[in-house]
Amino acid sequence: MKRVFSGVQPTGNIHLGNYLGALKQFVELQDENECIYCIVDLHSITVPQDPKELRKNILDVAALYLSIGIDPKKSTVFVQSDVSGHSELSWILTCNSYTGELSRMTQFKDKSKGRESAPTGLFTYPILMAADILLYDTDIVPVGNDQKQHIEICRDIAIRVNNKYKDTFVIPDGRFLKTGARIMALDDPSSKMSKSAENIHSRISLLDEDNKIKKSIMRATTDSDGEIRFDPENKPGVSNLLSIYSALSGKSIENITADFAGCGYGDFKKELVEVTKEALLPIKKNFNDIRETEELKNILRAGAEKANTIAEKTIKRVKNNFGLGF
Ligand code: AQP
Repeated sequence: MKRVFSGVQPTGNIHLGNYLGALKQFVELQDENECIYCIVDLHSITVPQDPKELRKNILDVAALYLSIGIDPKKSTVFVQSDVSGHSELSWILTCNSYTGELSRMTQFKDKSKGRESAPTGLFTYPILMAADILLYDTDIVPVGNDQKQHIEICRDIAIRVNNKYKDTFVIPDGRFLKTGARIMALDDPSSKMSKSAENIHSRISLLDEDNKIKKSIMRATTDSDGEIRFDPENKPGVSNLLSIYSALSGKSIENITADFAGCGYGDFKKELVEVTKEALLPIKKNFNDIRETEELKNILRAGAEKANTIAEKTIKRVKNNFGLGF
């Protein structure tokens, strides 16, 4: 049985990109693997957060995890800051990483663009992510394509440490989907769908009302060519909508394009609105059922306890291999 680890930041607006790129994989993997799913609140404070809002968002993500089908009887679900090993290992890895490799991270470059001085946490974000993964002797990390570089640096650091201190870490692999690994913004298919984008119609959030879903899809950017065809280079907007349709409905892109042959974009978008509403309806219902319950907090408490047991073993091994303590 392989160990799986992944996380989502509690930064609000969990969207179709997060769902189709990462969260859907979480559910698929839990029957055959030992899965650990985290709400990575320590990552979220790399940018300023309102404390009340952050608390709310943590429970929202936890409730969404369960709402999409993560089963706490099969998977461990917990909040990152409840397991101190993440921060502890992060420092040890910081001492085994280089500013050169961190400076090459495109996420850091994007998020620090135009600033004379960027927050240190944004710069060292990939090290904390490496600590998250390595802390649990993870084999597989299901994530979206935008995390490829971070998985690579995690592997590099782990291999570097293993070369110095034998058998310290398990070397993990990223798991990326064929359809959904990179969902683009609806208003600008040249950039990825993102929680922090100003235009709310650039994304569909999992908890969006039906009306909002309709508005965002109907005004999504397409092109003037009029043909429903999958061609990400020349038709990025239409191709993005086809990817969303395919990932939500389970139909292949070939079948969808055949079904809509000769139809206009308007007809296709209307159908996509229906497919999206249908896919999100049970998630929203489950969310409303679980969000305010004490059971949700109990699941997080039990998850943290399980995660801590594994993390403590790894920290002990790492400290021992490094010669830390006495
Ligand atoms: N557009 C996307 N397409 C596919 N997968 C995506 N992911 C994010 N955006 C897309 C994947 O979602 C998981 C959780 O992401 P995160 O919470 O760590 O946040 P992020 O990657 O920083 O997501 P956002 O939405 O883009 O937030 P902001 O705007 O704050 O930067 C990850 O596995 C990620 O790959």
